Amino acid sequence: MLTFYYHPLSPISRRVWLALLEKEIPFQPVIVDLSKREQFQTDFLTLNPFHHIPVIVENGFRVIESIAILDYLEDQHPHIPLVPACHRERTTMRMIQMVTVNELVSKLSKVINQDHVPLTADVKQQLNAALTFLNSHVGKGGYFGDTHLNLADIVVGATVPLFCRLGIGLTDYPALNQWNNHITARLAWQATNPSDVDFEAWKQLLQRWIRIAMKRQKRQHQNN
Ligand SMILES: N[C@@H](CCC(=O)N[C@@H](CS)C(=O)NCC(=O)O)C(=O)O
Repeated sequence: MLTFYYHPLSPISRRVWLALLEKEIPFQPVIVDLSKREQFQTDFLTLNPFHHIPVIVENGFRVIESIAILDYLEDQHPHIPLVPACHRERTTMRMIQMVTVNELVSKLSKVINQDHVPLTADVKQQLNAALTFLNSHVGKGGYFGDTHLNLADIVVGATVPLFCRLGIGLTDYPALNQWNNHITARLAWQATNPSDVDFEAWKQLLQRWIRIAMKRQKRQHQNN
């Protein structure tokens, strides 16, 4: 049985969680509580020396890095496919995954902290560029994979609904808005959606960590 190390409030773990549910792969869940710094325990560091979730282990084979895990799940559990057969569609899928990771997820801490530090015009422009790009890639069939859910839907689907919940509106991106309503109605999304109370606690914890990191950076800057 596959073991899945994750936390239910970790958006990056959610990519893997969604894929496991959509592909109907049975798994043994193991929660790694980041608020208790369990990711730094020796046993976990043996699994992932970079102290990140998600991690999966199957038949003694360990995989870290969510995008690599999604590829592994597809290779080993192809019965419900989430990767298109056509090479152009596969390339587009990977491009959308990487744009989401590099252009959107990279702004997450700023979006989480916007109650304390408003988003700059630069960051707003970068978010707009990423959302405009995603909006233009929603297929006519309603998914990034057009009529079929694919791993781009999974990665964007663990990100865009989170940004919406953090106050980023989608009214300027009608196709993406429609996709968002459609995808979040799926059972896997419903099953992995944090409650309002848990979400608020997670947001406050992250805001605290971001403030600590900013203070540390400022101190280092002053010492140099
Ligand atoms: N590139 C990694 C990033 C994973 C990551 O940053 N996970 C966060 C949770 S969403 C984490 O484990 N943070 C705890 C830490 O870094 O100590 C992936 O895609 O799997």
